[in-house]
Amino acid sequence: PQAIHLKDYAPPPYLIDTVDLAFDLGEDVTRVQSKLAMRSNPALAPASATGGGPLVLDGQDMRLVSVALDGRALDPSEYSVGPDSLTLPNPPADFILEIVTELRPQENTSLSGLYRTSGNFCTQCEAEGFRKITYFLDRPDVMARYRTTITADAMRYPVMLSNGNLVAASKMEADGRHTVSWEDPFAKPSYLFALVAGVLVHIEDTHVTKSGRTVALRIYVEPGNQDKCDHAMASLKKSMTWDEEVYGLEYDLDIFMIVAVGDFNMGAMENKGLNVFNTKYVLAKPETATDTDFLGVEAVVAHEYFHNWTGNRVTCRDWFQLSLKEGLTVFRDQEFSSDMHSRPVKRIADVQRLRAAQFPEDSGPMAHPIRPDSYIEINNFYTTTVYEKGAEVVRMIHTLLGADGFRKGMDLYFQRHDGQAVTCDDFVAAMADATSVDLGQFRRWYSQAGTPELDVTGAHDAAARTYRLTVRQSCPPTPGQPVKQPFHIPLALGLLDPSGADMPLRLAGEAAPAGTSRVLDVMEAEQVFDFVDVAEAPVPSLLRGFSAPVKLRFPHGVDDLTFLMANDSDAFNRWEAGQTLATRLMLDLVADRAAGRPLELSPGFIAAFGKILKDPTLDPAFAAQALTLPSEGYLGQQMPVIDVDGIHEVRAFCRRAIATALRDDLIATHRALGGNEPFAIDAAAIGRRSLKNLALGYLMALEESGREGTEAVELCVGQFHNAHAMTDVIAALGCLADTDLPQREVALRRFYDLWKDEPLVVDKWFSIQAMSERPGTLEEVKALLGHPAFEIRNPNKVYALIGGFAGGNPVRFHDIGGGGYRFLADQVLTLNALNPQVASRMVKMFARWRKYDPRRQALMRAELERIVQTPGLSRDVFEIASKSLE
Ligand code: BAL
Ligand code: ZN
Repeated sequence: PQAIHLKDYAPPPYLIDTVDLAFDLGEDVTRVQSKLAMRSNPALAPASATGGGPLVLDGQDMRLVSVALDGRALDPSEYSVGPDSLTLPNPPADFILEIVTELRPQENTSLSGLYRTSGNFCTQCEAEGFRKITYFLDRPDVMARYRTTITADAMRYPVMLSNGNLVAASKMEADGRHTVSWEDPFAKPSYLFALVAGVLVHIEDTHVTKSGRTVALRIYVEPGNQDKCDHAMASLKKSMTWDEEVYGLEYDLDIFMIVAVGDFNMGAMENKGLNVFNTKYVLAKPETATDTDFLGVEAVVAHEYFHNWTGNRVTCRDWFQLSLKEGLTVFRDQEFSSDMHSRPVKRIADVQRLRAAQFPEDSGPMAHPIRPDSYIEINNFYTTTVYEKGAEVVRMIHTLLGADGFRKGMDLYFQRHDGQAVTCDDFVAAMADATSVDLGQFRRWYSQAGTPELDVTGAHDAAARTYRLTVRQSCPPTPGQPVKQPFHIPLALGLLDPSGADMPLRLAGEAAPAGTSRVLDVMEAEQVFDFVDVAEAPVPSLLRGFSAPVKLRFPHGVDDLTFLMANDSDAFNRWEAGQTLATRLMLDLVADRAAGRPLELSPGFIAAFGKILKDPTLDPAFAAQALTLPSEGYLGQQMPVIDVDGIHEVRAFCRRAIATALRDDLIATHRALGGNEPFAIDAAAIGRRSLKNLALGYLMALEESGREGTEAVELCVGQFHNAHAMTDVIAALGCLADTDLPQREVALRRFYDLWKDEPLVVDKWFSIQAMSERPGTLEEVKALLGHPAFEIRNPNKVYALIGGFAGGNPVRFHDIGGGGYRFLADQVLTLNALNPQVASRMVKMFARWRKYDPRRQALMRAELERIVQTPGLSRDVFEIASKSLE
């Protein structure tokens, strides 16, 4: 397979003004008639009768029935058909092209293009699925207005939807089939096309925009799921209001529709006026969905809605610019969620996610800039780098410009580019032009991969009353980028005086202090910042709010970290100080274990935990985050060679040590927050549940919790059987799943019997078993592949069971015997033939193989080689596996 390069971008030789699509949906064959009004691209050459040269349309996996040009059927000798294209050698400058194709959606297991899910028809066209529906210029810089007519059996497909507004309601034919027509007045790229047909029910509401237009809102689901849509609808209404208030952006069609489908590769898709969602991000009620699920629904509904402006009205010129819409839209949904709930708690969660997934990607074989230079398969670049690091880059622009400046930049961006397909450079230019802030050097964030590292030191001069911060930045090499230029890094910071208060911050040369928390522009490889009027040695609080996606090192002592944990006015850095301290102590213990020394957790650290647990003034949600030890994955990232077993054992040891020392306080916390309070999904209620379940988790780490009848086990079993909210049920079941208690099997069986008709809940049942730390988990996972509820064609099931094991169970996946690796490779090869996108997500779990010891390296490498050598590999899997081996 060949790589495609950003530097080779060329504008399309032809444009498409309008698209008329007629779908005849059938059980065996679906027929698609497409009528395109086309012309040669005037930007390339003056219009001439000879047109724009050869027209190469993209297309694959379908049967071409006929081609007509300006009403005349073409003879097959007048065009050529390849495996991925249809070429007309020399069409005129202006013409109508009519193409008829036939598809077999029921055989399409890739879930890209037109496919079947639960008997219904559904599409997914981003990035390049439209070319599996009809021959087309399937690239985002070709924007056209669409009219879509759908005909199908009225009994089987009573609901038939497409983008835009309904222009011709259901018309019955004599043969029991019916027809509807939709028209989208906004020009859009093909990746935003959508069609859904089937048996669906909906809930309905309205939103009145700021300017007074009434928009109909509908959420369509399979019958039986109507009772789980209210939260998604409420989230949609909040998103619409928020975008009006924060960005002045209103919705632009008469109707906004969401359809939830059970088989979907991604979380959701922002098709114009017709979002298609994975059920996971729509369906939620307290009995079936956890708090994490509720927050996920809210965030994804908002994300897809926000795309209407950042993605749809202004779209990407080419797929290298994916972060233009994704980074920006993730930033927008993060800010929305922060405004709806607790800002620090949301920031901590987002940074944890970035560190857990993006930092490893950025230091591994798949490292790429947020605007990649090349790809083999674009579907492989819907990555945490493009999304989450992309959002961090937008956040840094927001920090550098301030909220008002950022809003001015957004206004200018829409003013300049509404209705266009543009680049990341266009976005940055609008931000800079609107505010006169120089973002020249900042642009390197778009072209350089890797996580920058900041090494900071501080020196206080008591006599001169100055404090000098020396900041050195570097960035490790990444594939194809051995040397990096310095980044423009916004470093937010404060200086704490010995009482814990923020000092006024005045840099040398300034007339007066500029606040007590400020942003320094770090631009050089090495830079010094001199603060004046600093009477006493301060404790610096650096990178407040995680103001840049970097790794920061400062030689804070244990006392300084404890001081920051207690006093920092920046909540993020209070949490960060605790994590830094915990990481340091735990890595020391990993070294102790490796050297055969006995393990002991610092009593001072346990005492600090106890203080947080008992502090009635703390937000419980924040306390829960502060009392969570760094994950095994995060600890592993800090080691040159990941000690899988050492990390697992040390983390378990620390949890037990904390639980043993704080047993009574943990029980008191659990009891105080326990009970079935009326369910609410606000930040306070979520926070109480998270602290309660954190306490339960610690209590179940006690030695006594290996035995029946002990207090902690009774609490856990009681919570499992009596809780009303799924959050509490799952927390208890997750604890039991790690034990050998007889209640484990009872609980797992009962849970399945209760919920076997709710696929999303069954997914939880699969993933809890896949993530169990018990030694026999791999065998259980293999057995579960054969469970009647498991379906390898369903992405959610794969993510829950196979992904849960390989991605969420380090100690069992990386078992030194290599059985976990063999299992994953076998699944990748099975999935490769069915659904390359899902297969490729699974093979990524091998990408970090070089971080492990020689024996594990050899085992993982052998599996990657076995995969690469398999004939018939998809581009998706080939790209990840081969780059991992490079
Ligand atoms: N555009 C793909 C799904 C999403 O990021 O919204
Ligand atoms: Zn998106």
